[in-house]
Amino acid sequence: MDTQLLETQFQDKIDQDIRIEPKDWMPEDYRKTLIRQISQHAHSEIIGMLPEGNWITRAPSLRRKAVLMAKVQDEAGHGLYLYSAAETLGISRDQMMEQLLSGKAKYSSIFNYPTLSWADIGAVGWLVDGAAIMNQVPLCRTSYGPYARAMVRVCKEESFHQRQGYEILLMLSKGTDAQRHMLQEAFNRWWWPALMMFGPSDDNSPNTEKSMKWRIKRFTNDELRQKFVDVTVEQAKILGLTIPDPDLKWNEERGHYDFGEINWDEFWNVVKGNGPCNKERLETRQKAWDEGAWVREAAVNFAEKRKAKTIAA
Ligand code: FAQ
Repeated sequence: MDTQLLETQFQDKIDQDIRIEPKDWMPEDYRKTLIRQISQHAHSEIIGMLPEGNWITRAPSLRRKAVLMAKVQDEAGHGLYLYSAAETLGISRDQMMEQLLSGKAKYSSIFNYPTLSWADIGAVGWLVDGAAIMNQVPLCRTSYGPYARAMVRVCKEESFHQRQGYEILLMLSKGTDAQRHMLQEAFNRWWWPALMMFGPSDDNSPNTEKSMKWRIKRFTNDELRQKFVDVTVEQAKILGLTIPDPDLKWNEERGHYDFGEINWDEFWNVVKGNGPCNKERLETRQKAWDEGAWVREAAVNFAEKRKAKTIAA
């Protein structure tokens, strides 16, 4: 069958919301776009464990430690589902890891900011997981089957994460002046980076048009960012927080909040590897990769021995 016809049939399936599965024909660019997005999403989950892992030993109670540990383990699980989904497109785990550690593959800008106080852990849960949910619920309907199915479970867990973050902050908001101050201070640092998680504005987003046509993305970056602002501002009011944006104002006509200009220089600086923690994050992953080499070797040797035994039997 000629490529033109295959492409038409492919787009027809997408337009009818029929899922694309690993063995189905797909345009090379669709495959590449998915590998890029899914692998970067997986890397984000794994790197995203680091800012929170930093607080497991310092969480203020046994309950908080247990909850935080469970959350960080969930993020590892999300990374694994996503790496598996990307592998169905013909890339290996080793190749993806090489792309991450060499700096070729990106991961979410948000994880290059430090977690300086306990309130940051609440802010990460509420804002970072909150932004992740806003972006990922539509991905449960993304056109590629394995990615969409992985997202269903991920979103359920993210929703627990978002609530645990909000609960931490709700407690702080009812606490002492020092606790309320810590809460506002953390919020001031995380608000703008959380808005940046949705990616560049639509007129500077080279991948959006194609990804929307292929229904990989269901909403544009700006649409999701606006939804996030509208929902989060109301939640911030309950916490008694001041939004660190003098331009934030309800727009009656639009039925949405207007908000100030994002500092795109800061965003691109972080994406290009020059954020506050980029170097530290990659060094930590590199160290974990090197120190885990013996485990990978042992697993391969064990699998080979077992295979040899089965053949001999
Ligand atoms: N950071 O043309 P677009 C989480 C890059 S998971 C870094 O708009 P696209 C869970 C983009 O890759 C968070 N780079 O790109 C958790 C592209 O560069 P490339 C991760 C960014 O793909 C919580 C270039 O800019 N979530 O938080 C960012 O259509 C707590 C141009 O951009 C996902 O990955 C950024 N923020 O739209 C874990 C969701 N934004 O690749 C632990 C799935 C853009 O061409 C603790 N991904 N870039 O070299 C997506 O929905 C999309 O990939 C977007 C970007 C919306 C992120």
